[in-house]
Amino acid sequence: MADLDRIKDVDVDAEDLGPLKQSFDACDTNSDGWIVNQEFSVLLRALDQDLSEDECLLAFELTDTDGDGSISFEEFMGWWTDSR
Ligand SMILES: [Ca+2]
Repeated sequence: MADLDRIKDVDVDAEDLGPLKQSFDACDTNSDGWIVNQEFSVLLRALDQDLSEDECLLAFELTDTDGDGSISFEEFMGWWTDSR
C-alpha cells in the first residue's frame, strides 16, 4: 500500500488495517486496486445473503462517496468504519 499518508485521517486502528486491506484485496477480484459494483455485491452478499440487487447497489453508491463508480481503499475503510 503506497499512500498511507492519505488515509491517516480515517478512524481505523492500525491493528485493523492489515485485515481490512486483506478484505479489500479479497473483494478486488481482478486486483486493479478498485472495487466495482459487481465485486462489492459479492462481498455484501457474503455478509448478508438476503440483500437484493437494489440494496447492494444502494450500499455501493453510499460507499462510493466521490461518485466515480468504483470504491477505493479509502472509501472501503469509510464504509467499514460506518458499518461497525
Ligand atoms: Ca470512488
